Amino acid sequence: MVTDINNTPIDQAIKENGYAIVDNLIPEEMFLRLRDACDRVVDRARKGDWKYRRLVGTQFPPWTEGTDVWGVQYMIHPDLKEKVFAEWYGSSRLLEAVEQLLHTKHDDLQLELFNLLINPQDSDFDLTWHRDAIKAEASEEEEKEKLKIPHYGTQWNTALYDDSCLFVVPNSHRRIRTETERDITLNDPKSHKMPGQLRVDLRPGQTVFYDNNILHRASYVSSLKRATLHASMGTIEGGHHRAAVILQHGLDWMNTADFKETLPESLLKPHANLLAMAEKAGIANMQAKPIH
Ligand SMILES: O=C(O)CCC(=O)C(=O)O
Ligand SMILES: [Fe+2]
Repeated sequence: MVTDINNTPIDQAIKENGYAIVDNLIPEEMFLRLRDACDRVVDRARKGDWKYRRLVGTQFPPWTEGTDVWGVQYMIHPDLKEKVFAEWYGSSRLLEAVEQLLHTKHDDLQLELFNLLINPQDSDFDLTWHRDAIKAEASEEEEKEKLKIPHYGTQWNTALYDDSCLFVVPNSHRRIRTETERDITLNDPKSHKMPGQLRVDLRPGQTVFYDNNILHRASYVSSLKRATLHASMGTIEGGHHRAAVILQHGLDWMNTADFKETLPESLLKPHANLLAMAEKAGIANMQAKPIH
């Protein structure tokens, strides 16, 4: 049983609040290896040597404009040659947490996204208040309908350094926006005055799992080192809904023998499940159009 920092089972905490903070999901011997690998990857991304990156000025994919990096994509890409990321993504305590959150078993897990969130170098950058899978412009009706779609997946941030960048509105993940929230998301989306907002403070090694439809924003501060592992995993029940969310990031490189060879045993079935999902959703090329 995995519990959050308040000793609540994490599946209960995320259901009630839309997020759950957990200690120690990184095996001790991996921690420094992850930090070192992040330093190398960040260096490559900032130099432009790794071109899959999130650029200041743009919140959602695709990222084509700019040079200042706020995120690095595809930590488990075979060309990155940093094995520790897949090792951790397939590590047993983390998978146990994901299985508990999704009420599923290992054989039904689906391998998904693994990216890195970092501090930009040149300027601060704010992400707007958003839900990952529903646009701000959505009508009440549309929002209601979309909120009914189960996610069949979970996502998390695992901090390697102190990280206070993420803000959430607890328990906003299953209801439509209030009038004030709607107004803020549409007209003042970087507001610091969202009613009920909570700043998520993570210490190194802590993880926050969050419902991707919780209202959230993030504040990227160039002067504070951030290297936060940002990943998701799903279940085979997600079908085309999950495919649309995940494959908008373009995962054609996952459908290769090179990639498969880098995976630890524990990720082979989740990988096969991802390929089967894409095929079934009619997106065998693993590239769907952006949601936002
Ligand atoms: O920076 C964060 O912690 C959150 C990032 C985020 O909300 C997103 O990428 O959609
Ligand atoms: Fe988000």
